[in-house]
Amino acid sequence: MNIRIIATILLFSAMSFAQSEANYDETKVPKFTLPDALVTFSGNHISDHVQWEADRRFEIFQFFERQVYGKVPGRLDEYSFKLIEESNDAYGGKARRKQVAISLKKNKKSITYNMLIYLPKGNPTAPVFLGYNFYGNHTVTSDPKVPLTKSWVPNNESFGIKDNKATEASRGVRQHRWAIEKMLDNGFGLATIYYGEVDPDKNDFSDGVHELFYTEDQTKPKTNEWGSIAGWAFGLSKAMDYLENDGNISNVVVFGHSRLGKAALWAGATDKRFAGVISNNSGCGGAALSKRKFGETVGKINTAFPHWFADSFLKYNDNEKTLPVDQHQLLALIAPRPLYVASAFDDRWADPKGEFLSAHYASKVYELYEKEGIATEQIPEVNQPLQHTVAYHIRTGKHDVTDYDWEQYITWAKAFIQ
Ligand code: GTR
Repeated sequence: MNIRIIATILLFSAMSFAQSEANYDETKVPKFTLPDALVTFSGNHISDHVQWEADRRFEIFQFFERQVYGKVPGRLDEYSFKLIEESNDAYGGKARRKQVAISLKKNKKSITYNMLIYLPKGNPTAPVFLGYNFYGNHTVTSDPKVPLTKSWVPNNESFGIKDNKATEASRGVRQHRWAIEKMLDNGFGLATIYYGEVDPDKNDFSDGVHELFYTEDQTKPKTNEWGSIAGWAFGLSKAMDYLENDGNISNVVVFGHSRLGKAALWAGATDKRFAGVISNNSGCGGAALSKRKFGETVGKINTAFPHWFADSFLKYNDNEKTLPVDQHQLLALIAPRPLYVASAFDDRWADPKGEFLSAHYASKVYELYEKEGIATEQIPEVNQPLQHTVAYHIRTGKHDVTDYDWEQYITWAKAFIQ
């Protein structure tokens, strides 16, 4: 057995050990006081949305920016977009396809990542869902016109990915996670990007978007600076710079599953141009409350994925009680824009109840804007969505993105995204 296979086996066994010894017992959830979204760090009570924006939103934002996800260290010198391919005849003539290369430049270095866009034909403009994919744009569709990603991809035997290179064997392997035809038939488009083209998901900072910003001898971001999640969120924001000027796009709802759900939430919090945000099974460091320590915890996530957050977040490892914020306040940063939090019943590692409660507690801030949130403290039955400006569902099944999830997102977006 070669070293790489042994290392992969060790990593997976460490991860499944972490998952099996996690707390899944509701009676063992520690007692904690949840920081109130409407009381400032210095103890002032917030009673309207003007006050929220003036006195509270920014201090919460700054905490997440410096102590959780990490700050973007500067500005790009330049960025540009190039339409590399376009067709009027995708999905049997139902859709228009565009493929756009996005280039970011800084310190005479650059990265380029590719966005695949399908737009329904019929209307001159359409709303789109923007979301990262895990293995390359060519994996979300069987469309032969979508090139294979040339970037580093995680090895995956069942997708035929060896030596971290995508081959034709992985074309379309993730189609089931992207209900593209349903979106098109309902008047929505999709824009998707392979997240590894923005920052490869491995614990080194020698490549991807972070590296553009380094001073001469720097090899990793500083303590308060961005980890991978903030890097991915930044990539979504730059994609938004293109999408808002495309001419055929009316609104963009940012979507993400799991680690990419964490990135979608942070993108929604940092960039108000996103008209709505969908968190699919985002779990710890995403929608789930950290202080519950149910399933994945801050210490476990920072150990398994030390590159995802800012180094300043490490001080909360097994020390969640000292966190002056919790993830419901991340959700509140998105108010008053529509927000959908979704869980899966078998996805205990992501703490469905913690995801639900987080949406419930964030709703206070939505109410300041007279937007309806999740008023009940009682998690709904499986497959019984609650859809208001803040929406929530828990579906049957495992950690995944299913047609059921997309059917809910489409129904909700039709009602709440203008
Ligand atoms: C898990 C990780 C979760 C989630 C997930 C994923 O291993 O512990 O936080 O992000 O990966 O992205 O699929």
